[in-house]
Amino acid sequence: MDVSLIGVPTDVGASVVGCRLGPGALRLAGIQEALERFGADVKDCGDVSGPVNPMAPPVDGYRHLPEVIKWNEALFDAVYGEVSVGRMPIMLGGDHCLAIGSVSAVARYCREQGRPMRLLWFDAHADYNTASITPSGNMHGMPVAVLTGHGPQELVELSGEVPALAPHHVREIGLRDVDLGEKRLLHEQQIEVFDMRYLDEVGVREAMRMALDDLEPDTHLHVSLDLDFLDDTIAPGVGTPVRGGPTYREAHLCMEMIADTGRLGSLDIVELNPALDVKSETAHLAVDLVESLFGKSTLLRVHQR
Ligand code: EXY
Ligand code: MN
Ligand code: MN
Ligand code: MN
Repeated sequence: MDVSLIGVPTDVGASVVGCRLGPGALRLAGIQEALERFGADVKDCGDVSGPVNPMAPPVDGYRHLPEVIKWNEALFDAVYGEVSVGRMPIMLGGDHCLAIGSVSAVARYCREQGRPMRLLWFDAHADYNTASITPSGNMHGMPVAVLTGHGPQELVELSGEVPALAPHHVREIGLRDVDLGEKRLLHEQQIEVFDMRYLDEVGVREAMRMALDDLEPDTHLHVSLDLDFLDDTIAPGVGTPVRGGPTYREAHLCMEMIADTGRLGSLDIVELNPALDVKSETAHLAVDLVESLFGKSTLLRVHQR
């Protein structure tokens, strides 16, 4: 497995700043070494660069739209370059608006290869706002809407086709803080959502089984892991924490079940805010989850089969 780490040190999509420090914190927490322990050939591509955070108010429903476009164009190129030579890009975020660029690049690659793609979006939030319904103008609350065709032209067109992804390619998992306008739009677009209530009622195992059903042998799985997916007691280092998320083991089970499919193709690790973290606990948890995503539990299970 050839992995490419791509740092995206920005928080232009958020109003709480600090995610720009995320890539360094993930490197310090040992992400490269952890991947190497699983036999991956890891290349650290360094950081993508882009404009500074102007800390400005929203304009026509978008905060920092020109800056969000610039970062995502740069990331698109970096990700497309890695994935098209057969490497697995891992984005070290950065706020969640960066998934517009990463997922658009992967979607373009999959389209060219004739491969199916599925986006697994782990988040407390739906990230399905648009300029007319957003309560904040923050673009990290909009990427899934943009990727499925709702948003500013420069971003919805990034993959070369609109939409970058059809709604049936998306699974959103762990939601528990969704705005009213988002709820309507998600429903209208028929996005498949496994919210916290659903996880409580059917259990994480069954929900993940459903989120991973009907994969083709060549399906490319893109995991977009917003660390606020996790319960805020175990992941304090995020800008928009929400109570009532998955426990440590529930989150690991999600990653382990993805590892079992053998189809992980790309990964975003986003919303880590080291300025709010407690002794790098959240950064280390992110690295632990990546280990599970790369099959940490699999060796133990071999003896039980
Ligand atoms: N739904 C709220 C908004 O759009 O402002 C909060 C979004 C937070 C997004 C975080 C990163 O996932
Ligand atoms: Mn998010
Ligand atoms: Mn979130
Ligand atoms: Mn550790």
